[in-house]
Amino acid sequence: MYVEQGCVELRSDTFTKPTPAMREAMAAAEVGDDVWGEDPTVNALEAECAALFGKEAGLFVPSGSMGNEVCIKAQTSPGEEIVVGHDSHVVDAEVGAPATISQVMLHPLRWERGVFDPADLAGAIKAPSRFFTHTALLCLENTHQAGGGAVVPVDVFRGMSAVARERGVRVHLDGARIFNAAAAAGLDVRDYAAEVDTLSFCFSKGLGAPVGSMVLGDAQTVARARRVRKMLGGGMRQAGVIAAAARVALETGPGRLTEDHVNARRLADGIASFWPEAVDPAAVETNIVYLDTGERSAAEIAAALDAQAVKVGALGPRLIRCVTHKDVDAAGIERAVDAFRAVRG
Ligand code: TLP
Repeated sequence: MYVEQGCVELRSDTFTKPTPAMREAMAAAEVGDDVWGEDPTVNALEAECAALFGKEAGLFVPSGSMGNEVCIKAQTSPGEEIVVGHDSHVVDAEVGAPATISQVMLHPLRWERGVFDPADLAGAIKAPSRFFTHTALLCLENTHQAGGGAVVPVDVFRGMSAVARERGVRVHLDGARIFNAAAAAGLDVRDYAAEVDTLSFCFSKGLGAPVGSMVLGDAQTVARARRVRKMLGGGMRQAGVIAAAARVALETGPGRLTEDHVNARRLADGIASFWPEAVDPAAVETNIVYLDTGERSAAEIAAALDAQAVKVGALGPRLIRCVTHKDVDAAGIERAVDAFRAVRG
């Protein structure tokens, strides 16, 4: 809680600290050498996740970024093209990894809250040809981080995937926060997983584990991804120690995400009550709140909030992001709203 940490931490849900149950599970974890496939805790976690999402196989990886990148490399060849959202995490926040690791061409396409215009998407997919680059993979993201944690409705999601699959193009989902999407939509994660060939999701965001993400897909693709993980130095030996925390996160995390969504909306409502130009509460669907600081500098506002022990992300000259999670409670949200009020003046 913020009282223990001395601050209200809203920079990201990646800041969550492991619960006592996670630490106990870590201490007691049975382990083996996972590069040899002999860590029982990792094996159990991979099997549990595959069953939960209705996929053949799972692969535990250190991060969401590695999850996306092993899936891209496992499903493309150098020189091929992948269709991606213009402000997706794969494009903006993985340090150019698709270009360097997979040597693929990015075809960034404008989207709105994780949704492509169907005609744009159909037009962006290129068939194999003697002359031109062709499309090997479509990457979706749900929730859409840069869209303010927007949930892609499942029928729209299905439609986008169908456009690709009908043309023989595989589909990957960056589902870093897929449990937030499922909670907000009142769906099962399987409803989204069924529409894609591969997906990755994070234990280390809203679910609250300290480290780790899961890749899921058919057995052959996941076996290829496993080789890529090793190539990237992601073979983790006695990884059961962290997989144990991830298993607890999977058990305890999804059921409480609605609380984070309520807190995010409460934060947006609170700020909008005295600063309506900055935020539209109706746009807040999950645990992410973006604020437009207008004439004011986002960095200066973030610094002034920091002085009141409220930490937010200044992600652009006029853009602030707040992310709710299990370590910020309703009292923390109230404190954040008060700090915003004082800073707004
Ligand atoms: N996102 C981080 C930042 O990099 C923006 C955050 O604080 O939100 N996909 C999506 C949609 C993500 O938001 C993130 C992390 C990742 C992938 C990557 O996960 P990690 O940080 O584990 O590599």
